[in-house]
Amino acid sequence: GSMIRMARQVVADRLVTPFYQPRIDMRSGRVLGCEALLRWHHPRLGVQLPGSIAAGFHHSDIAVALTAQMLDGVLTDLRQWLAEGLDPGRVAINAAAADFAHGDFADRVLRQLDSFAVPAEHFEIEVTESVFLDRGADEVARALRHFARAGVRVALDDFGTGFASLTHLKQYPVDVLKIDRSFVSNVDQDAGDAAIVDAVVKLGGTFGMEVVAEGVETEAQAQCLLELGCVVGQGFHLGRPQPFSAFHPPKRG
Ligand code: G
Ligand code: G
Ligand code: MN
Ligand code: NA
Repeated sequence: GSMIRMARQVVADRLVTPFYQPRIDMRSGRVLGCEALLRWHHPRLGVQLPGSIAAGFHHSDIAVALTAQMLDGVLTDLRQWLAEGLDPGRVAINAAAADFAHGDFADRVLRQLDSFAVPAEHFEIEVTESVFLDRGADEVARALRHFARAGVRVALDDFGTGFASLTHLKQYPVDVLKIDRSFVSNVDQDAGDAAIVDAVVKLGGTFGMEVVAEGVETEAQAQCLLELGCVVGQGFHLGRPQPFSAFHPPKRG
């Protein structure tokens, strides 16, 4: 369809550009890192959201190329921040199921970190639970362990919306749980959503994982999350996704 054609064009013309959304300690306001989100630059219309090429994420060649271009852009920016004495913390990128198809994804990423001289501690991989289902859990698990050994953290994205979440937590080296924004948007009004956040915070505590609330849009949500013990947040209330030119990590030290 036309969305696939558009996605191919984006890949061929290398139009991908990462935007950065901060991950915030909601007690202090400190920037702990950020998530790199795919945007692309239409030659006439300007910056476009990924929705316009979303079908591409499920098409193996295109998805792999999109991740590769994101990685390239992110490492270029990360290297620049580090050279300027800034502390970007952890920068996360989203991986697609197709990235895990050839068994060498972790290897390729780690080699690229190396060639950009970016330490693994500044990098994180986000996967959704659907990646385990699409790809075969063993194959994905192998890649995640490879990342973990190298010091790259792994985040489970959209947590709570997928299948078999608890099995994944027990078996795989997951460092971060990102609570899906569907549980966050009414956390201050819906007792059920608050109970889910509470449970995920406790689960994270038990397994020694950081818990991040996604899609924090209001101060009331932030306060409620803090009361539930969820300290780290991401969302429009805390910081919008911004291009490299507008995103300023804190100074080191
Ligand atoms: O930014 P926006 O809300 O439009 O993103 C829509 C969807 O695209 C989200 O589900 C998000 O996870 C996904 N997405 C954004 N950036 C990337 C990326 O770099 N790779 C993959 N695979 N998905 C991404
Ligand atoms: O699936 P993933 O969590 O990677 O998707 C993140 C997407 O959510 C990004 O594309 C980003 O644009 C969007 N996003 C980030 N913060 C908020 C928010 O506070 N509210 C809403 N509705 N979307 C958000
Ligand atoms: Mn994500
Ligand atoms: Na998410």
